[in-house]
Amino acid sequence: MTTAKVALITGITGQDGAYLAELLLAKGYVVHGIKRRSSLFNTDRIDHLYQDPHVDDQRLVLHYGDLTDSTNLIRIIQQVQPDEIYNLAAMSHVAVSFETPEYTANADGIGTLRILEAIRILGLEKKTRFYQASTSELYGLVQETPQKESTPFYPRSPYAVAKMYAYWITVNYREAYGMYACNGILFNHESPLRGETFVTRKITRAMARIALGLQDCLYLGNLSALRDWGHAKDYVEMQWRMLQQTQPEDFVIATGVQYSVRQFVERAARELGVTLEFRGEGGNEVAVVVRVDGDQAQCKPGDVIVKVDPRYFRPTEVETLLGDPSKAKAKLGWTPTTSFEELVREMVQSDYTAAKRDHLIKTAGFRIYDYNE
Ligand code: NDP
Ligand code: GDR
Repeated sequence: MTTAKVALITGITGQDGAYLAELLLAKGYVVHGIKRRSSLFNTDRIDHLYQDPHVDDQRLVLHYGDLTDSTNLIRIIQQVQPDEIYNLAAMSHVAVSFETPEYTANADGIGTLRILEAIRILGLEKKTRFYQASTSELYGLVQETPQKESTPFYPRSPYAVAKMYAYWITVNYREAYGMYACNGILFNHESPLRGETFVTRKITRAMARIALGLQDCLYLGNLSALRDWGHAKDYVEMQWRMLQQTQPEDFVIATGVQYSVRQFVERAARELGVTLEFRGEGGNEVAVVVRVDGDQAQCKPGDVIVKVDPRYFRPTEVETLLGDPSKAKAKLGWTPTTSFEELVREMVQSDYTAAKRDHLIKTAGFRIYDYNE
C-alpha cells in the first residue's frame, strides 16, 4: 500500500489556495492548510472542501497560523512533515502594499525565509519540496518583451520588492542547501474566486450590478495598463507540476496574450449585451453606453457607467506585462485551456448570478422587522 503524499498550503483561503487544495485532494493528497484568525469566517472559498475533524481519514486539515510568526510555522511544519509546501500566502494587493509596505515586506519577503529556515531547522531539506508564489510584478518596468525566466527584474512596488527578496532567497536555499525549491513566476490569473478589489473581479462584479440596477457607476484607475490574464485553475496545475520534476527550476507561467484594462471592461459589458464607447482621456475618461442588446441589462444608451478616479492610480505603475511561457510549454507540458473571452464570460456569469440574488432580496425578500407590528 502506498501512503498518500502530504502537502501544506499557506494561503489556502485565497483564490489559488482554494483551487490548489481541490486539485491536490482530487489527486489523493492529504492537504494541510494555514489560515489566519479573523473576526469573521474567512474560509468561504474552501467551505465545499471542509471535512469535520471528527471523521476518520480526514484529508483536509486546517491550522491557525501566520507568515509573520516563525515559531508557529516551525511547529506546524514539524507536526505535518509535508512532502510539499506551497507558499501562496501573501499580502497580494499591489496598491495596498504602498499603504502597508513594512507589513508586506514582513509577510511576503521574510515570511518566505521563515518557511525555508523551518524546513532547514527541522532537517527536512531532502524530504520537503518547496514552491514559492513568485510573480510577473518582478519585471515591473519591463526590460524586455515578452518577459521570460532570464529577463532582468525591476520591481515597482513594495509588494514586488518583497517578492523579489522571496524569489532570491528561494534560489539561494536551493543552491546553498540542495533543497528542492522553485519559483513559479506567474502572470495575472483570475477566476470567479478572485478577490473583489483586483481589477478584473471589480469590473465583472460592477458590470453585473450595474446591469441589474444595483449600482450606477464603476470607478477605476489606469485603464491603459496591459496584462497577460489567464485562469487560476490552469495556473495551480502548473504549481503542482513544478514540484514533480527531477530537478527544481523556475518557470514563467503566462498565456502570451495581452489585453488592456479598457478591453477587459468592454468585453465584460458585452457579455451582458452592453456596447460601450470610451470618451475623454486621462483622469477624465469615461465609458458611455451606446447600445443595449437583449434584456439582461437595465442601463440605456447615453448612460455613463465607468469613470476614472485618480485615487486608484499607483505611485509607480506597471504599465505592461506579457509573458513568454516557452520553457513551461517544453518542460511542464503547459497549455492554457481558457481563452480571454471564456475567462471574462465565466467571471461575468458568476457575478451576474450573485447580483441577481441581491436584486431579488432587495426587490422581493427584504423587510426590516418592525417590533411594533
Ligand atoms: P489571495 O490574496 O487571494 O490570497 C492570499 C492568501 O494569503 C489568503 O489566504 C490570505 O489569507 C493569506 N495571507 C495573507 N497574509 C498572510 C499572512 N501574514 N499569514 C498567513 N496567510 C496570509 O492571493 P492569490 O490566491 O491570488 O495569490 C496566491 C499567491 O500568488 C500570492 O502569494 C500572490 O502574491 C501570488 N501571485 C498571484 C498572482 C495572481 O494573479 N493571482 C500572480 C502571481 C503571484 P486571508 O484569506 O485571511 O486574507
Ligand atoms: P496587479 O493586479 O496589480 O497586476 O497584481 P490588479 O488587478 O490589482 O491591477 C491590474 C492593473 O489594473 C490597473 N487598475 C486597477 N487595479 C485595481 N486593483 N483597481 C482599480 O480600480 C484599477 N484600475 C486600473 C492597475 O493599476 C494595474 O495596472 C496582481 C496581484 O494578484 C498580484 O498579487 C500578482 O503578483 C500580480 O497580479 C501578477
